[in-house]
Amino acid sequence: RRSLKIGLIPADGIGKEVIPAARQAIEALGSDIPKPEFIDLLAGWEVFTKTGVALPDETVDILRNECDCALFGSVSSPSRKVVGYSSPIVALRKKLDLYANIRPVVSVAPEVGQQPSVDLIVVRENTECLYVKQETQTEGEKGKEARATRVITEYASRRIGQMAFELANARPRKHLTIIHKSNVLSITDGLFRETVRAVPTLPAVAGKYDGVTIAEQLVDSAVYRLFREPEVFDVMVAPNLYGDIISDAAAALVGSLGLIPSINAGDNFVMGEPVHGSAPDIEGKGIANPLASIRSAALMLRHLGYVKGADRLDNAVDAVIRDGRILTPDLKGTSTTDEVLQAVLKQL
Ligand code: NAD
Ligand code: K
Ligand code: MN
Repeated sequence: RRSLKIGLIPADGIGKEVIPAARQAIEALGSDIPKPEFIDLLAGWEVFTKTGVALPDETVDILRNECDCALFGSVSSPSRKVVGYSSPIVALRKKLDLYANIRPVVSVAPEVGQQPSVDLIVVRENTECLYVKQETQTEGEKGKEARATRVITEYASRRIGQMAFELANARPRKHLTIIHKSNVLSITDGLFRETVRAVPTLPAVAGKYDGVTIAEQLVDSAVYRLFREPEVFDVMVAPNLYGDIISDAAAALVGSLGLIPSINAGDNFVMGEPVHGSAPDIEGKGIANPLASIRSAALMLRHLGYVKGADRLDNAVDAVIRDGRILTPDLKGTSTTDEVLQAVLKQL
């Protein structure tokens, strides 16, 4: 590759503040990656309020046909039902078949309040579960009744399971915990649990994961355990909703959601995305933490095989956190988004 075409979808709120920071960090990598070319793309609540469309076809087409990868910021999805609106990030994950959401949570500096010994990856299934968004409301005898469909398939559970085993196998501890609630939801979560457990016996991977130890934990006690003894976890694999919740919980262990990156990965495309949302409480103040987005850029580059560029970004971010002097208010600092970005660029 001579150039790397990166779709940029800042979307709403602090997405517009942190994605441009990630762009500058990527640009600072010079010849460690192919020359980056950025394509600005629209999606989100703001574009919906202007055009009635939250995910323009053009955005999907350009991502599919022209981009090598993408960076997504965050959307401001309303909590009430708005006719015609549907979350564009949920739709993008499905349209591009980005079936794995990979979310590493790592503590690098206990001295700035990070709980020590946290080094885990949440591997979240990204296309089904309750996020198929098949909801209905009817009028029952005693009032309104709302129902949601939860879809768990063998196909999706197997491929996320394979991804999780692959990641676990590549780590020193090689330990995989399957998160579920099949004591209550024995059919849906039961299928997830059994399918993931059976991955090592698939003919295509026979023997490959012999070194991986497998544990399992009910989702509620997994959150409890995460707070009591996070060091027991290495790779955690979960259905969509549990994976979403567990990774926000894990973020608290290292001080802020503003530190946690992710990639949405499929077999043919990867999209980096900070785990956090659009943070309306701090939007427009210039104090959003850009480190989750810079780390998301690193994860995206690493996934594409640009290990040197990814390592440089990660090392620069870690150095800024360890130094502890230039941090945004979410980490009890007094610096701005731009000051933190400048500190990262200086490290680079
Ligand atoms: P949030 O992640 O936006 O914010 C939670 C808390 O963390 C807030 O106090 C916020 O200020 C803080 N925070 C988050 N990111 C930060 C950063 N980079 N730097 C400093 N502080 C940060 O979650 P929420 O408040 O529950 O949701 C707000 C909006 O975001 C909602 O409309 C929701 O739909 C949307 N959302 C979008 C995505 C996505 O785009 N994938 C994910 C989660 C939430
Ligand atoms: K996000
Ligand atoms: Mn979330």
